[in-house]
Order: sequence, then structure tokens, then C-alpha cells
Amino acid sequence: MFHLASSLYTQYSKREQYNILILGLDNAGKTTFLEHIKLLYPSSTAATGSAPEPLKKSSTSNNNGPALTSNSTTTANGESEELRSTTSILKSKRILPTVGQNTTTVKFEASDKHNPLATQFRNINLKFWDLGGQKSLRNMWSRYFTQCHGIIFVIDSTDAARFQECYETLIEIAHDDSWVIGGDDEESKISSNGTVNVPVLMLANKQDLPQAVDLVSLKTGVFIKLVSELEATDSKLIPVSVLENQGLKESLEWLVARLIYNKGNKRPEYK
Ligand SMILES: Nc1nc2c(ncn2[C@@H]2O[C@H](COP(=O)(O)OP(=O)(O)OP(=O)(O)O)[C@@H](O)[C@H]2O)c(=O)[nH]1
Ligand SMILES: [Mg+2]
Repeated sequence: MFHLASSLYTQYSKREQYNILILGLDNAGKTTFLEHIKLLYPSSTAATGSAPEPLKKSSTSNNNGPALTSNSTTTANGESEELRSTTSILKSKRILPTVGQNTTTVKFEASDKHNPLATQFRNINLKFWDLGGQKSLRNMWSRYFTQCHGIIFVIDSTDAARFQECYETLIEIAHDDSWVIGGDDEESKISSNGTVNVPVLMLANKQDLPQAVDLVSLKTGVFIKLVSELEATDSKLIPVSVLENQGLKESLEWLVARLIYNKGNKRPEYK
């Protein structure tokens, strides 16, 4: 009885936190994605309703130099002004290749309060880990798998020469030995089948550039194999420009809906 009461108390008084890993080859746009998220969502430690939400800075630890600051506000132009200002802030910042990790925790909220899922999106924190994508750093990624609830895999859509490497990297992630539910016993190993057991969001990034390969061509190229290999995995490929804020909120809403759906397999943390 005490157990039940305490678990109910936890569920209603605390926020659910989902841990999200941002992976992908070097130069794909992972850190740029995270920097934009920090401009679009309030920090998990900020008091509700204090600063202009879209440009409030998030709690962060990173290895990429000074944090962003901004005194821009949303004006009568609304969304377009927000869009312009966050993009121009990012363009003025020098983002260096990541060597360690960048972490940020934000309060998630639905972009459209009338979205039927908006009530489910309440009281959710998202903790992001952005890891370095250089080849020599990729063997560190699997250390984070057991703690993560979802993966964002960023693809540079302008770098067709490395699509095959993206494919191989993602397949390696999907079949990593760490994807075992519950740990050491044989039964749980069989049930997870050694395959990724969290949602995978693939972002076809840099769609603002003329040389970017579009979604249709991506899906008919090397990524078609990927989609069939990830058949049992909750996955989606979405075209975006993380620099220009194209498709960012929609992508995150897809992922959060899938994290909630997968809650039975991978319980959130309560903070
Ligand atoms: N045009 C355009 N450039 C982008 C976009 N996203 C990222 N970039 C650029 O791509 C380069 C690499 O971006 P990063 O965010 O540092 O890439 P990363 O994936 O974190 O790279 P590593 O830290 O080395 O793994 C930077 O020059 C960014 O400005 C985008 O959507 N459009
Ligand atoms: Mg980086």
C-alpha cells in the first residue's frame, strides 16, 4: 500500500525525464541541433513564465566555448521573428567539432496547444547528450545506450559520399550488444534480441542547401536498406534544416510521442 501511494506521489508530483542521444557522423549538425533546441525550449531549471520562452537559455554543460545569450524578443511578427532571430544567433556563433559531450535539459512543450497530444506532452523534461561524431570517438557511444530512451541520428544530406558510412554506423548502433533489457539473464537477452529497443529519429539535415539530397531520393537510395533492417524499430526519417529551424519542433514532437508510447519498455526517470 505504501509502495503504491509513494509511486503515485512520484508520478503526479515530479516531471518525467527522457534521455536522448544525438548521434551521427562528424559535421552532420548535431551540436547545431542542440544549440537550436536550447533557443527554442526553456531550461528545465528556469522558473515557469519568467523570460520570453523561445529565447530562454537552457542549463548546459558543454565544451564548445561560451554559452549563447540573447536579448531578442518575439515581436508582432511572432513566429517569423523568432525563426529569424534564433537562426541569426546560431549563425553568429562558432560551433567547434565536439570532442567530449554536450548536455542540456529542457522542458518540452507542444508547439500547438490544440494538438490532441498536448495534454500528454505536459510535465516532460528532455535531457540531450550530444556526442562527438569523429570516427575515433564513436566507440564511446555505446556507454550511453542503457540509459537512453531515444536516439536522434543526424545525417548531412549534402554529403552523399558518406551515406554508406551513415548506413553502416546506424546498423552498428542498432545491433550493439548493449540493447539488452534487464541485464544478464538469458531470458531477457532473448526478449530484446540484441536490437535497439528505443525509438530512432533520423534527421536528413541541411535541406536549406541546394546540393542537399531530398527525402524521396534518400529513401530510394542507401536508406531504403536501413528502413527494412530497422523494420521492428520505431523509426522515422525526416528532412530538416537544424540551422534554419525547418522541421525541428515537428521532429521532436514525433519523437516525444514515441517515447511516451515506449514507456512500458523503457521507463522515464522522475525528476
Ligand atoms: N547550411 C547548413 N549548415 C548546417 C546545418 N546544420 C549544421 N550546419 C553546419 O555544419 C557544420 C557542422 O555542424 P556541427 O553542429 O558542428 O556538427 P556535429 O555533427 O556536431 O559535428 P561533430 O561535433 O564533429 O561530431 C557547421 O559549420 C554548421 O554550421 C544546416 O541545417 N544547414
Ligand atoms: Mg558537435
